[in-house]
Amino acid sequence: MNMISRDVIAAENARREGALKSDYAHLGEQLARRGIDIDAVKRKVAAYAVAVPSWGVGTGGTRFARFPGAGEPRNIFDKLEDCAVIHELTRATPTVSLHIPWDKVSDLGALKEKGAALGLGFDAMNSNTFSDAPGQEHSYKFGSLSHADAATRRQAVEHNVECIEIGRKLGSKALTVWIGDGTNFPGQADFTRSFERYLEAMKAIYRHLPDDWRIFSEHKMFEPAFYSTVVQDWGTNYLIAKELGEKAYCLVDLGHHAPNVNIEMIVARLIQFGKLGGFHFNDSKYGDDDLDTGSIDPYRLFLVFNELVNAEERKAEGFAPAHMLDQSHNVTDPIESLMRSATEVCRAYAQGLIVDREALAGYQDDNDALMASETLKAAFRTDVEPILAMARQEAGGAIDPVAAYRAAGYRTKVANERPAVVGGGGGIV
Ligand SMILES: [Mn+2]
Repeated sequence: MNMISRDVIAAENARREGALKSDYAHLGEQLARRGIDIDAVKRKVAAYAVAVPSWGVGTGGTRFARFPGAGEPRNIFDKLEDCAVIHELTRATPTVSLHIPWDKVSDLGALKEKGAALGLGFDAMNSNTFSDAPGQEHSYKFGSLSHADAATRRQAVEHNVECIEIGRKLGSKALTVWIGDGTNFPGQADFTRSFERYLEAMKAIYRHLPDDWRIFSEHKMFEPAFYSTVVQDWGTNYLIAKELGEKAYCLVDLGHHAPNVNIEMIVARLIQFGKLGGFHFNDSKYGDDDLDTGSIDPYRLFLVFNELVNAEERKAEGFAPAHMLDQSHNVTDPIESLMRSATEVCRAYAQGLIVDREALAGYQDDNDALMASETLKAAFRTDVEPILAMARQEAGGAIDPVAAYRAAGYRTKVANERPAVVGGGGGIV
């Protein structure tokens, strides 16, 4: 089942094929002079995959307002179709990450079938105890897994267990837990007791985790709480993973750090101690986690991937991070943003692959700071687009995904089929 006509992709590619062949050959010559086999890099890029979040295909919002776009997905089945568009054109996003209860359906079999028909699998399950579901007994206004009230904590644990059960039926192998728990005022909660309650609740969830599953905890320094969060940074996140056990790992969301924090170094540390679970890719300028991956600081994204490739090549023990996009789209077509972001992570990966690691290690040992940094820059400055485009085309995708998407008129088509959504007030994720 194709969401985008193969003919449109073929026609769009035909217009760009000649230039791509010539650019690829030229880049191949350049890389060969540096001792790099371009086809080997292309094969690795082709095998790379990043998951798309189901909630990402809808327009996001800020605390002020949400301005829905045309053809907004109405439910998880619409969302899967939009996700399939992204994969058909980029060939880099074969899985979707669900959010419960937003994506809850009565017929899980139908959901699984729909995914299979579209060629999509299901990535990590995401629980939601940061907002109240209609009709739930206890409110999460003052927290969930760390709530002072035992019944509220129990309800939050049960919700996570339900997410595991749904995920099992869909073929997922991981649960991501992010909580909105925190405080707005000094003294509002006791740091130690809150964290004790959180750990106790997480241990209860962990006991329900199947043996072949992993559980990811995600840290975030602020929002929705502005004074303190219960899982505020990677140090706390690491403590959680250590306390819970070998199936527990830390998830790094690039946007959940203070400005200028050395995220690539955090990544290196978590890899070294076997606790890097994966990523939520996005970008930010001042705070938050909503901008398109690589749109603000592509060098930082590259430096993160430099650590990942380093770990991959030295076969670091237990290294198998899950990659997912997690961003909110307010002024772009979400499908276009997600396609571009998937391409940006592929680009950072390709650039990481062409770092001359032997030379780098030599410069490091010789204390040649200038040439060490130049070695990374040489990879980052290389325009690897021909590698990405060739990998996409050979896999049946588009040389230029956004151009092919626009040529296919998908947004206009779904805008006619799906009723317009009325703009809403504040409320963000
Ligand atoms: Mn995230």
